[in-house]
Amino acid sequence: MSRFSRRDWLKASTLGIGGAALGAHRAAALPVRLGPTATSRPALVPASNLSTRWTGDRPARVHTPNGSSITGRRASDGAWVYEFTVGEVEHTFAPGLTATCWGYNGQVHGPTVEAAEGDRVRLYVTNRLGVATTVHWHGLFLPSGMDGVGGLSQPAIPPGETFVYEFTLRQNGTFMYHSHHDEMTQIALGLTGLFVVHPRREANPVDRDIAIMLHEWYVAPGTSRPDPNAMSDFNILTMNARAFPGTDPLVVGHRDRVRIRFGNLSPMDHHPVHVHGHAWTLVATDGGPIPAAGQWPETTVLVPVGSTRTVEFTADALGDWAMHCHMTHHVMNQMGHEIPNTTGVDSAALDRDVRPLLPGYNTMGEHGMDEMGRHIEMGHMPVPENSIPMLGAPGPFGYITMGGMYTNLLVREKPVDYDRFPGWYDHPPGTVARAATPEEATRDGVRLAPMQRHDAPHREQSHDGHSMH
Ligand SMILES: [Cu+2]
Repeated sequence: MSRFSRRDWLKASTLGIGGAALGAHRAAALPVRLGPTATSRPALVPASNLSTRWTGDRPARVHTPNGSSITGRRASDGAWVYEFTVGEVEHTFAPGLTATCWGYNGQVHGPTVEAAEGDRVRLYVTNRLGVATTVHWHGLFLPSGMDGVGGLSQPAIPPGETFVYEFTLRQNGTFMYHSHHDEMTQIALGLTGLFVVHPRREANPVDRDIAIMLHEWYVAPGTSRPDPNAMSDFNILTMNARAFPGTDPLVVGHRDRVRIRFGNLSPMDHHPVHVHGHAWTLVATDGGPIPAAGQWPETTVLVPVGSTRTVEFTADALGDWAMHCHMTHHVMNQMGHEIPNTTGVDSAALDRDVRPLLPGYNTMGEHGMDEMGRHIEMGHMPVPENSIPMLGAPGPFGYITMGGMYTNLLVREKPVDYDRFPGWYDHPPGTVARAATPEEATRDGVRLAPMQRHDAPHREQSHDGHSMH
């Protein structure tokens, strides 16, 4: 079959007939606020090595999927020393989509800082960007001059210089760190991380302690820099800076006590994160622990911008469970929003008219978006260079029609490796939804309706002369 060239694709999208809805009309919207040297400078920080799950003298206690921890090095005077290098990072959101972001220690987002209440911490920050930056220690009680607000608490750290922050940790809980200098640009490009302070004695120990930073980005298809000017058109929604299918699953043992610490430093959006098969309890925010009398069970926790939310639950349900933001546009990848609604439209006539101009053209979206990922997988539909399908990955029963801020919670009988996919769940017989049989329907007084014409199976089953399934 013939394929679109990338140029055809862009043309089609610009004309608004590319029903696949990639917002290529914004391809020229490159960020304009970068420093003069930042754009030409090669990445100075080496790509992250995620096989190193932590760096420091003490073992990490928190698992950051797709990320790592930094746990500090003991100095001769007893303080805990942490080193950060701020620089450009070639970051992969999901296989096929890489962008030039800004990060700490070669990672986007920066490593999860782990420390203990009462620690004296000394944090060295070396700026390898072409522009000034600072680090704000979000939620932590500290001397005003250590708070990291450029111009207010300190002069911003010039390119090439190293500043040191020092304070004593007087709380425990989940906090964050992020640039507080030109926040709009620097947070949009990824300069954020989680900061976990463990209590000296854990009153309520858990088996799995997981940290997830939520974020959103605008990367125009075909470009490779997040656009800091975006205010609502975010098209990459991430957990620990990865979009599904790039997110590592959360692997936990049956009946494990699980804690998940969510942070949100998205530019604009709150994220209601929903878990399947379980209910959790909100136990803390970045303001501190919530007294037991003030906690209630939920299946969705709203994580507002600039906040952390810590939930705990017992993973008492074996299986493969979804965990995702419940904003439906947040479980899509790289979609454009200014396109006509083609749902329910019979586009056969339009497709016939367009094909002389664009051979092989098929309007997407007639039956919703579930067609699209499969079309791309089948090779019917190319995507622009450096982009990923709007949604989906193959699952055990077909295509998982989710993207973006989505991951799988895999609850398994035996405790398993966090970092290794344990294989899909082996469902006990009789516990998977299936097609109803005429016999049981008749038994239960249910009439199996014959297919109506407008419910006819997708055109895709016959087009190009082969079946999609
Ligand atoms: Cu969301």
